Amino acid sequence: MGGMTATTGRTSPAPARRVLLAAPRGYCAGVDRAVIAVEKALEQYGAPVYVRKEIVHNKYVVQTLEKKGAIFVDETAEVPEGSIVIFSAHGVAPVVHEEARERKLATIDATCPLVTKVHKEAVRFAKDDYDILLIGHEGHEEVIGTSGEAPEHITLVDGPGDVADVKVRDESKVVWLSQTTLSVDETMETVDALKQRFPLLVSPPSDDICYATQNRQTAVKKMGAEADLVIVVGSKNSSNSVRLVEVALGAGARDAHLVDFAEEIDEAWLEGVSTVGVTSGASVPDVLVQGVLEWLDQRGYQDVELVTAAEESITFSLPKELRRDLRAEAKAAAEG
Ligand code: 10D
Ligand code: SF4
Repeated sequence: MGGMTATTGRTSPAPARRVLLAAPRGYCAGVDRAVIAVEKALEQYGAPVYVRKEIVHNKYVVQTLEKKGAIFVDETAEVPEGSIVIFSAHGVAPVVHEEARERKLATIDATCPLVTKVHKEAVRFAKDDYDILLIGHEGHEEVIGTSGEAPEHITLVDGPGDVADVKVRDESKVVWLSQTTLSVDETMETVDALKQRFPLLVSPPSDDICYATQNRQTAVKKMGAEADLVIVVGSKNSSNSVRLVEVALGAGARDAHLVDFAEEIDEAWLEGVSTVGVTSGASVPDVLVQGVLEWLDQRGYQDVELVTAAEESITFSLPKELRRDLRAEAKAAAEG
């Protein structure tokens, strides 16, 4: 690297090495709330506390909560009767609430309020007898949960390739909704294709792709063109994190990779790389990004520049079941 040039033998300066660090990145308000909900539930009720599915799609978060006494299960049927179960931030279908009631489970619903908003839209349009075209990734928990609100009214559209096959009952009563963590640009392509087929297609009352997904994509776009390599910290099953890799490449980054931990970075990726972009998905604690920055620092990438796309200040209050119990305990303690 750097040093001598072959033709003149002159010493040339090593190429500048720098890091562009995206802001915002990492935890969104819905993830922060869901992770704190599990931690508070463990404090309040004691271990074990059951969590249906990964509370958020991040390996490190899940491992850390497991160490504190959380037990992650795939279905409520695996939770012993009478126990406490927390529903993940991605949301659940109404049938899952019913199953939990039947098994006499105490539930804490950590569904992000912005996912709940999409559920409510689905319920409302189904009530008005619309066909709902839900843009999202097949098999993703959020899509399963939202579809479960009105299965007979919802058709999944997994990208522009699905549009030609979509069937509706009445072309004048069709609305599109979406998963919260999609690529903004790809979703617009899908919507454009749907509008070609169904000119009267109604749009959601407000953006379904949430502020956090949008801001993280805007930031990575801003750095993409300048970056030789973009490292996205996030887990493979994290939709919004995977999207950041695609958006980085789409914005002109020469190379982009998703890693859970700094140790997964391949030294070979740095070959000829002067500018490294770093960001992380909405389910990623910043300690993992700090690990990546340290790893890069040890290899000469010490100059870190922030690339800011937006300021975020949104927060959500804890799930209501938990707030109720925390309040009751505080009251009991005050009364002595
Ligand atoms: O896969 P994903 O992007 O939907 O989920 P992740 O847990 O990585 O990030 C938080 C997003 C949620 C809970 C969906 F709104
Ligand atoms: Fe909520 Fe958006 Fe975070 Fe999902 S990514 S948990 S919708 S704020």
